[in-house]
Amino acid sequence: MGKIALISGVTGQDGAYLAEFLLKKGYTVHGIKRRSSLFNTDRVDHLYQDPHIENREFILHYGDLTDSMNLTRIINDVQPDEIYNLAAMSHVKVSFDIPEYTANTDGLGTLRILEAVRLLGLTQKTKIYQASTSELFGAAREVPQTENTPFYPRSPYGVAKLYAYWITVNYREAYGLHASNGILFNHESPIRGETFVTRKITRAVARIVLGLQDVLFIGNLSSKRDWGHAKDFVKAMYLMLQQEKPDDYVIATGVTTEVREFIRKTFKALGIDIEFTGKNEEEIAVIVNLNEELFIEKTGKEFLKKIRKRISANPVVVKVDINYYRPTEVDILLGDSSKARKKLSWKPEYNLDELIYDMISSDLILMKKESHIRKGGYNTFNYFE
Ligand code: NAP
Ligand code: G4F
Repeated sequence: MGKIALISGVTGQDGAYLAEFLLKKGYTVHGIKRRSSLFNTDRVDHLYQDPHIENREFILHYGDLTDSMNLTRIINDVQPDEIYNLAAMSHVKVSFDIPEYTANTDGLGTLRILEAVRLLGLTQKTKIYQASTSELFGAAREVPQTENTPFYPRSPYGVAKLYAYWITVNYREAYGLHASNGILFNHESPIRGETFVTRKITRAVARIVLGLQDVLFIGNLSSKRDWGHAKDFVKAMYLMLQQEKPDDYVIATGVTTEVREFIRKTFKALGIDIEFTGKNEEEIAVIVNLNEELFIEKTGKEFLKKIRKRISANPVVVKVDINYYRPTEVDILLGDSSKARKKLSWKPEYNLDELIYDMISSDLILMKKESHIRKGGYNTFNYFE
């Protein structure tokens, strides 16, 4: 018999990659999805199995991290060997708008899972992974950050996750649970939520080169993040639960990059050089050079005329909008994952350029589809943030 895993947040970026990874390892994977007025399972559609077939390996349950009884019932029904608690209101900026909900889901939600495992008498059977975050370091006391760096969260999200971190440690120490915190630095992918900065950038660049959008409006260009690929990072979650003893681990690439540089690299991947000028909210970026051969190779010959015309008419492609600034910002995150590399034998396979290339290639395909639909005379959605 293979192992049984329960993933909260299975419809999210990490949940989808982790479910796929565990299914390949022979697990039966149960996931918790929220009720929504629209289908919300796009990211796991390729794993979905008709509920009418017998012996399914991938099973979804309706649930919510704010509902203790629901969580207790699901855990009792599933009797999981491993729980991956990935569900969260995960957007830092939005947490300033809905702080109480964020605390309830991200903070108390973790307690609800730990307590359910304890009350159901599963402390010796069920191992728990808690999705902790580099946002805990916030106004970082040192660079790079390790497992020993003091926490100083800078958002309602960070503060809620601080509670979740410590309640996980407390249940481990008080009740002997195999519960581990993965302190993961930012990780991205082609299925990253569209309102996180990397995906917002790769989508916008794809739209700009295809003539579907004029400008990328952006917030703080100077903040720095240690960006990795989500595919690499979910492997670390699994490895933590295969250890004899529970522990807490920093998972990071060890390279930090400015938002400004991420934008520059994304345009560059398609043969476009941009230059930033101006300061603070007056800062803009303009196209200064086009490598036509590379542009054609990556984007397609049919879009060359359009981009040439665009550059001569108006080369400004990035503008700052202070509405995207946060009341308190995390300026720099850079992780030192030596402990994970040594004890878990974990290391990332993707570097930043490969991550960007993966994301922009996928967004180009998506936006080309959109472009074709529009040419066919149909409307497409305008998602703005
Ligand atoms: P994500 O794409 O935003 O996914 C979050 C998941 O949580 C979604 O499935 C979402 O459901 C679900 N969810 C939200 N509120 C819920 C609730 N009240 N009850 C049940 N489910 C709920 O986030 P992610 O990037 O995959 O991140 C996974 C976890 O790692 C999160 O806890 C995040 O805070 C943490 N983390 C992420 C990063 C990163 O860089 N990605 C770094 C460190 C830590 P819907 O699909 O219905 O919205
Ligand atoms: O992409 P972001 O929204 O990610 P952030 O705030 O670092 O949080 C992500 O990583 C955390 C791990 O450290 C996770 F715990 C969390 O769940 C989430 O996955 O913003 C990154 C940086 C910030 O400094 C932000 O101010 O980009 C800056 N930024 C600049 N312009 C922007 C924008 N961020 C967003 N979302 N949108 C902008 O227009």
